[in-house]
Amino acid sequence: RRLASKVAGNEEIIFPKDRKFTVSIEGNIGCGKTTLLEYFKKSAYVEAIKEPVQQWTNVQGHNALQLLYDNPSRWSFSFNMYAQLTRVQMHTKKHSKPVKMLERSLYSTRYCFVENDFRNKTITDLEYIILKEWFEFLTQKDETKLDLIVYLRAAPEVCYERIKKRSRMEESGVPFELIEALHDLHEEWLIDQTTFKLPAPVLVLDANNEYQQMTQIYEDRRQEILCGYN
Ligand code: DGT
Repeated sequence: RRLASKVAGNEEIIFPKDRKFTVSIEGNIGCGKTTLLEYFKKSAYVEAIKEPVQQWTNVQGHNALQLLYDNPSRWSFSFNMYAQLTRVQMHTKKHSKPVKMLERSLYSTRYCFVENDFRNKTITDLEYIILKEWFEFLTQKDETKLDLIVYLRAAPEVCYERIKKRSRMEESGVPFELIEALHDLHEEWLIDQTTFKLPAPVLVLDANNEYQQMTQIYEDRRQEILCGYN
């Protein structure tokens, strides 16, 4: 294997020459995905593509995220269809740096949110089938492949506290039960690996720690997070 090593500031990683790497950062609402992306955004190797939450709060004047939480049965299908579109846009964005880092992916929409909505009956059988068929079609494409998943694994209680603390207006009514259900689905998908097919190897990081410790973990495990190996 031919390796290229490059120093930018005080960072150094060993990366296969000409290799393009796509990593998706996954984990419950409030687990700290944005913080991780902000941290690696400073790296010369990384293009961090954040989830367009602001876009979801203003879809040509409609606050889709607010509607979703006000009336999940009415709006979950629309929201997931739109989230799926914005995720395809993230997946298909051309690599501008060796590592493309995504905040969530088509896979978490499908295996966590859509699955939760189906089990809760906030979407109908037909809506579930439509979302699934779109997902299956889209994930056959090369552009939607992932090389690595980083799972920020945090207790639902910790996530819930963080959500309350950051107090995003649309999320003021998010019930703890939703955070628990989404936690269980992330676990089912990324830890148990029994129900759904994994699109890439998984690196699990304990995300229960506070900011300082988390950034230390990111620093210590930089090579694994950005390249998938030590
Ligand atoms: P972080 O940085 O780990 O705290 O992450 P957040 O909370 O900024 O980002 P995320 O993706 O966990 O959630 C943002 C909001 O959007 C949250 O209220 C859940 C919702 N959301 C995100 N993706 C989807 C999706 O694919 N489907 C549905 N129904 N909701 C989603």
